[in-house]
Amino acid sequence: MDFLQELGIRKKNFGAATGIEWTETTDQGELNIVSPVDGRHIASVYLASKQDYEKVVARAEKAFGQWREVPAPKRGEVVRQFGLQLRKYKEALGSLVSYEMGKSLQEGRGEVQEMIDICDFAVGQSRQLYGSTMVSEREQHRMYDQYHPLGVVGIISAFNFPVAVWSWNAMLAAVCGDASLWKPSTRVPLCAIAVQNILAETIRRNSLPEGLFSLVIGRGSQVGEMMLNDRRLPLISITGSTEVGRHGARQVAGRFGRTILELGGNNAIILTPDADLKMALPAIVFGAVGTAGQRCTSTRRLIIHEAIYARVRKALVKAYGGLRIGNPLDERNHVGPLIDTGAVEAFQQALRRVRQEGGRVICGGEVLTGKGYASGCYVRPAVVEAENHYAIVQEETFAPILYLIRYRGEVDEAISLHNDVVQGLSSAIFTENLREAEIFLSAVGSDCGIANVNIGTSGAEIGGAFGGEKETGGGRESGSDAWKAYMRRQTNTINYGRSLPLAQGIRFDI
Ligand code: UN1
Repeated sequence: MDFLQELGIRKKNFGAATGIEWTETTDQGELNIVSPVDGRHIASVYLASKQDYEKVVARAEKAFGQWREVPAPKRGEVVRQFGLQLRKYKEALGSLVSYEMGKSLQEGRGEVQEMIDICDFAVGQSRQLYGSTMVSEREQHRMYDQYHPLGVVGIISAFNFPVAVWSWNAMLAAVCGDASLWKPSTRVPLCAIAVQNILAETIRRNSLPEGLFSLVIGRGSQVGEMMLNDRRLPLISITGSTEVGRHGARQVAGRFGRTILELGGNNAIILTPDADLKMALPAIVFGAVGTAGQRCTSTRRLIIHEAIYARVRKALVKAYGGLRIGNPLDERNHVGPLIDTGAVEAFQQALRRVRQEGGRVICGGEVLTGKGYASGCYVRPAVVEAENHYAIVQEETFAPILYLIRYRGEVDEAISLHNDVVQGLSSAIFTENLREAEIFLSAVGSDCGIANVNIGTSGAEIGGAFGGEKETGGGRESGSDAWKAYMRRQTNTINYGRSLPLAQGIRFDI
């Protein structure tokens, strides 16, 4: 495990940092991090205290005060250097992501690549924090809007993307002139510590203020709650379950703070009779079993036209039969473990429930035991025949379960099944038929934040805005104009004349 050393992970680690400096609290309890890969203890982390949190936020506020005055392209230069550092540590960090979280090494590397990509994107963005120029209705007036830095951004991230989601937020926040404070999932804190260590080199080289990029590892019920209720954090970005987001959104709204919510998905692929099945098959299988079904973009439902249903079902059973499940650091394996045994229990529970509701598990569903599976976190991905209205199908189970759902008529029938869930993150259609594809993308088509044609539901590029509608929370992160959420907008009107005409033609003579 050379990568642990390379990334500065010790046997025992502290739980809060303001950049280069770490707090040294040891009396708040300790997280023992066990790898889902082999059940071995990797390292431990001391939880941060309330005082640590206070210290970190105070520093972050101070750092923001300085950073907001640094010209944005210079802020971009710092992000550029961090992107270079990430390239250097890609292999090590990708391996740690894989070992601590359990996703395949390919996907671990892919996650670090997402970080590198967002750095590059943010560097470009740093010269493009554009506002608009409007025409004034009054003579000798000029009107425009501009974007100013917002403050200290709180980032609450989930276990399934232990590093990339932080970077989408933190790198945009940085070029926008904000400081950021990260609370990672307590299931994968070592990845966050590694990122902090990589950052430290860039911070040192550029003599950046402590507090610009901070980390606090603590329980949601403590640190998470403090962040939600802290007026010094004008924006909280939350990635997690709908329940976590619902609570967080309420708390933050109560103090008129802003949130970016990136919550559950119940993503589907529609297969019409005109689908190119050769292309669809790998997209479906990768979408359903990649990251062991623990992406918020994972493919959970497959809505198949009855004319091709039997063929698709057969091809899937065959493809699932060939899946290699095992140590994700071994590149020959397709599927690694679930995050912990609780997730395995949720997987089994969902399969029990779908059976009770009348569904049929047609392959997979077993918990694997024996050599190489000692952690108890490995399962065989399941394919299940079900109906869209089943209560369990309506829920997001964070595990590799793919529900096959049949439709009979035109594409509209498939779309209405597709949209008939409470979540709205990612969606896809496979068809060679232009009309079907365009209907799917039209105003009466998919109701999701992401809608793809002849591409699966997961694996979005960072250049697009990432997020979804309905109970997915409505937030957008990453590319396109998502940066605007990290800034405050100001409309400016300037009168360069010698009189004071009022808007709307109002006369007020004194
Ligand atoms: C997530 O699961 O929280 O689109 C993020 C994807 C990845 C990001 C997923 N680029 O699957």
